[in-house]
Amino acid sequence: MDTIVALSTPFGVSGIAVIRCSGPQCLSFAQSIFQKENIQPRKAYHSLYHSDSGTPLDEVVFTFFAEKASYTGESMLEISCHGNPLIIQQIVQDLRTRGARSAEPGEFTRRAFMNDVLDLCQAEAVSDIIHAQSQQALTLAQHQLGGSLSRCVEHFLQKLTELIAMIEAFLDFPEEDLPKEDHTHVGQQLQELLQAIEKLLRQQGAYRPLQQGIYTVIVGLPNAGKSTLLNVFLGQERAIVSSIPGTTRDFLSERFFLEPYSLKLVDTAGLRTAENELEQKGIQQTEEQVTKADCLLWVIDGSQPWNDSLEALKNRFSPKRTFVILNKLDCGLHASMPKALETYTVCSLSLQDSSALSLLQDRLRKFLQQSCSDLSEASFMIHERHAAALQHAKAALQHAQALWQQHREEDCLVAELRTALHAFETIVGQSYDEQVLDTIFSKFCIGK
Ligand SMILES: Nc1nc2c(ncn2[C@@H]2O[C@H](COP(=O)(O)OP(=O)(O)OP(=O)(O)O)[C@@H](O)[C@H]2O)c(=O)[nH]1
Ligand SMILES: [Mg+2]
Repeated sequence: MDTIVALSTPFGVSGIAVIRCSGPQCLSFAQSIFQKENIQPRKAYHSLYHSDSGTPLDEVVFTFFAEKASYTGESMLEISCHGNPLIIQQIVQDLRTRGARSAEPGEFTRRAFMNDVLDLCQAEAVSDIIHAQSQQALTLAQHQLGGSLSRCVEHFLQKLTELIAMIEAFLDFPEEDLPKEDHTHVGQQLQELLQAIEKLLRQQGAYRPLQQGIYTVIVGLPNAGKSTLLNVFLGQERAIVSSIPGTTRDFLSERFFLEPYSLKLVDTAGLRTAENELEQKGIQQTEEQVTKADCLLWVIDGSQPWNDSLEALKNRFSPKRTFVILNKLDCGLHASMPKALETYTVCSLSLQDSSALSLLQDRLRKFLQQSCSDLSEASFMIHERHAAALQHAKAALQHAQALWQQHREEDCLVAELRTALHAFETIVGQSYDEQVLDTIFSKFCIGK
């Protein structure tokens, strides 16, 4: 195994930069760089960094970690230097001269997985922690790193192993019938496993909105106040606002935190029959955004009468995922509005009013609590990879259940249980292929 090196903090000017090495050469690097023979693990030393040719490069703090007691499970060296890109480059280059290789993305965590420090879903949780965009996603990822999903999968593995052993024992003595209570027990266990898988699969939909933010698209007719709404949320003039209908062409997207949620807010071109090619393009993009949305913020000019164009939008925007902002209350509320919108959650206001933001935040938070209840109830971060494995296990177990109920082909049944067992093993990485690892770790940052 070679020794790898990478900068673990973002490249650029910073107070301190952390450079990490992992692999068998770490101790000899440290002894030579810091001109010190007796280095204690896990002790921070303040020292000059000497290059391979003996030039002092910086005053640093370094820590050495011994094999089996480090993040990767290998010996490691962590160097905190001054955060000047010149110094960083010189130190990384020096470590390469001494024989280290630049780490691939996620290679430190990959090594931790290969050395059994973390299982595969814990390794994925490391990336989720780094990229979590909401408090809830962060908490779930932290639990997952602590082994919440791993324990759940281990429980499935144990149950399946017991079932396989029981049925195989029965197959060895086919002349004896399985006692009635054992037969019932197997049926119950299969049923319980299937229910537990279903429960996990229901949480899959929460992963993306939790991790990347709820995709919230601002829609409506031209001039309703969509761009004004985006600006009110952000507290700055992010989008151009004008009284000319059709002002917004390109869609704009910005993040907004509405604790405990994180929203990805998208301002779009107003929906109407476009007058020119540019606007047509914008409207086409709006249509695409509408299909991608987890939640729609439909802005309506409440001072105008209800009309056919609004009716057409009403037929497309379901009340479950649409929050209506009935705007321009300062110009009066048209009598036709309340009845037309009675199936929706409506917030009536003037976006030009200084209290608009706090009112919007309160109402929208309540709306999200109801319409995104699957987000509040999520207790695991179920990735696409986990869900695919769970679906695979579910299909095998359903097949096994059918065979069991019909008292047929017990050996096929065992094969189905083994398929399910294998699927669970892939979640925690007890069985894996290199390509899957490449895909998982390529999404990590370099230095993690
Ligand atoms: N009176 C009043 N005018 C408002 C209010 N909110 C927005 N406006 C005005 O309405 C006009 C249109 O606002 P925008 O935010 O540009 O509307 P839009 O929906 O983004 O319009 P397009 O980009 O053309 O689709 C601007 O002149 C705003 O100043 C409000 O609460 N009251
Ligand atoms: Mg606009």
